[in-house]
Amino acid sequence: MNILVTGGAGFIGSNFIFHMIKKYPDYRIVCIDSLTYAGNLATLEPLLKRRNFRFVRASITDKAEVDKLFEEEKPDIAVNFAAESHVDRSIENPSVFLETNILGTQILMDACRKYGIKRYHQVSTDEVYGDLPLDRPDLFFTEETSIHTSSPYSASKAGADLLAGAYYRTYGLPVTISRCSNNYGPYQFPEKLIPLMIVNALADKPLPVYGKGENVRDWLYVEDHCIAIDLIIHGGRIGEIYNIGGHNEMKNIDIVKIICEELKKPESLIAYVADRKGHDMRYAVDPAKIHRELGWLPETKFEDGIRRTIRWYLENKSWWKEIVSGEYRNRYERLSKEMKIN
Ligand code: NAD
Ligand code: TDX
Repeated sequence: MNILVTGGAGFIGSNFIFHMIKKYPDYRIVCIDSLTYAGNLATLEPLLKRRNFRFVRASITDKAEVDKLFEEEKPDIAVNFAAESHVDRSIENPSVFLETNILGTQILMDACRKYGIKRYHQVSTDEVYGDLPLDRPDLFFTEETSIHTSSPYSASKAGADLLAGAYYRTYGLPVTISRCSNNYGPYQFPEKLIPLMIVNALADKPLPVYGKGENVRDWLYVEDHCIAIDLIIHGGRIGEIYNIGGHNEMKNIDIVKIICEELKKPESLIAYVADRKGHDMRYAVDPAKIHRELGWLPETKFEDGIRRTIRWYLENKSWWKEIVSGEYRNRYERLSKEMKIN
């Protein structure tokens, strides 16, 4: 089996590659990633010399590069993680979100059609459903919930989902889509809530909480997301959407307080700052369908996952310190000289 993973130098994509290599040592994994600010080749460095792993630095928006890669590799399955993924950045500059998240998806799916693929899997997000009110804890996102996006990021992800659905219906492309809630775990870029708070707390810097910190997210340990995608690409029904979520709703402020407690840092570091524009109030996913059809259930409890995550950031300071200093941006040039990649 030859699996093409896009965006594998980012947070979830890299965790997925590690999961797949461990579970299916005979599979070939090919990663295409353009190494934007969010991609860090240091994460994949231990894999670069493996016989059945290949890293290619290219953008999914570059049709010639994507076609060349499909021509060479003829992947059986493509899993598309590559995206601009940070809501705040999408509010500042939407263009690149539309280019990568929508046009990049189109270029990938065109290559899948041209060269043939057994399955194209689109990694999407619960944010396409918009948000839920805080005073209706009985409401959850199901696969039937209508699309109702808030940010340029979520609108671009919804656009990609609709396009994937259209490619299934119009061209018969074997598509599946997963919509997952907020992930946390190792290798998450320290711009997202949990790693940002860990890194700032360790440096005794302010912990910026948007608004009152009452917004609720449904947190899932990244490995559980990877297991769910593994199940979908091997057994999910073609043309279907699967929601993935941990039934683990928490207020932002409570997460930040847990991080302070675990790191023995004072809550006086917490700084309430201006709210995010269009800030979604609550996300809560109903994962009944993937449980029923594929037997998936989250395995990691939040209290274990958050401790494991904090420990990982404590034990891997060089990984995030290179990001904070900007040094990680030179790694591709150095590694491509040292090792033959591409
Ligand atoms: P990330 O920002 O950590 O990683 C994205 C990766 O994609 C980076 O390595 C980046 O270099 C690469 N990339 C960006 N533009 C590219 C392009 N044009 N061509 C090739 N590579 C490109 O993101 P993440 O948190 O790992 O998210 C991965 C996917 O999962 C995204 O599609 C995101 O929408 C989705 N998702 C994320 C979460 C979450 O909580 N992080 C939850 C649900 C869904
Ligand atoms: O500094 C901060 N302070 C703060 O209060 C940051 C970075 C975030 N927040 C709040 C905003 C959100 O309510 O914390 C919550 C989580 O924020 P993010 O980590 O930016 O995640 P979110 O906006 O919920 O989106 C994430 O989950 C869904 C991912 O970034 C998306 O890629 C994914 O689709």
